[in-house]
Amino acid sequence: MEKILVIGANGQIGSELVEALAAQHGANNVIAADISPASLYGAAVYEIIDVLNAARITEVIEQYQVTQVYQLAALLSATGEKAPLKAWELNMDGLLNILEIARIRGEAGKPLKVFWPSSIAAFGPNTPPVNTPQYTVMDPSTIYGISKLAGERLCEYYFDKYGVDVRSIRYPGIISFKSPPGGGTTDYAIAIFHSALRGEGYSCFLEAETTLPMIYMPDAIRATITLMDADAAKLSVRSSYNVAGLSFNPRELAAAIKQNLPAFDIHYAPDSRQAIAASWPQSLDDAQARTDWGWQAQVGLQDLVTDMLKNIRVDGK
Ligand code: AKB
Repeated sequence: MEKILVIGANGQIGSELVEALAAQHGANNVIAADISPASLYGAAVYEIIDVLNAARITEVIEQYQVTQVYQLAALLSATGEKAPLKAWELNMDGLLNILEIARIRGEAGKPLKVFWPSSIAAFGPNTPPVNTPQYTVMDPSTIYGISKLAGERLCEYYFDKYGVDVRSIRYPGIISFKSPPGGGTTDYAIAIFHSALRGEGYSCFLEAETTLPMIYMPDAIRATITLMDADAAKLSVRSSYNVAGLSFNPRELAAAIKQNLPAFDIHYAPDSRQAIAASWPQSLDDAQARTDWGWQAQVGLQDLVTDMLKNIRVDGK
């Protein structure tokens, strides 16, 4: 039986991952953890963990005899640019703490399987932007992207050197309605829905034609769990897998929303996040994920828009 610890459980991915893992493994086998005093999403088991506190993480892992850890706590691209040293510390030391704990436990005969999210931010301005290959130039220009690239190298290092079973996905921008996004460059594609449903126009911080790789949350969760459940012998990538969902730009997203809400209007006021977005790929080649663990995205733009509008309405946000 698996005992699964999700660190960063109150965040955008964590909030939905805990629910999906609880459905699969039983609510009492999933320990949601975050720095805040309580679960924001009603997790059955909740522990306060600061991912920078290795002793505390070890204590919780021992207490529950944890077998898998998802380390999701991080500062994202836009927030990271406002506090680069804090972003570096949180993103790197958080991952290193988990990898070291996994190494030590592995050596003691108590292996820990680890999931850690990388991002399209690990690519940079000299990366081929269309159908970006799994292996290519990676020259990230944000502190967040630099931490993701370094993190990918650490994951592969801990797998090669110590046999730590660590798995990772380079997430595109994740679109979701449950929890608010936290300081990313792709977050316009969530905020736009909230403005549209309030009957307001949306002032977009990216230019109209800035195409980015995105993924709808149900696809992102399915990708994550499928990778974690995959046979280790089939995994050829221990840095991080390219995973494609769909690609669109603000103009295309606004047009799809307008089909449902004809009065909706968008205008463009690009800010510093435009330069970040311009340095990222437009679409990803995820052939390796398809071959190794059968990845296949399911949700396209029309379905995503319809579902977001329906669920944000339902939640009354
Ligand atoms: C961000 O925009 O910073 C994130 C990401 C692409 O990793 N959503």
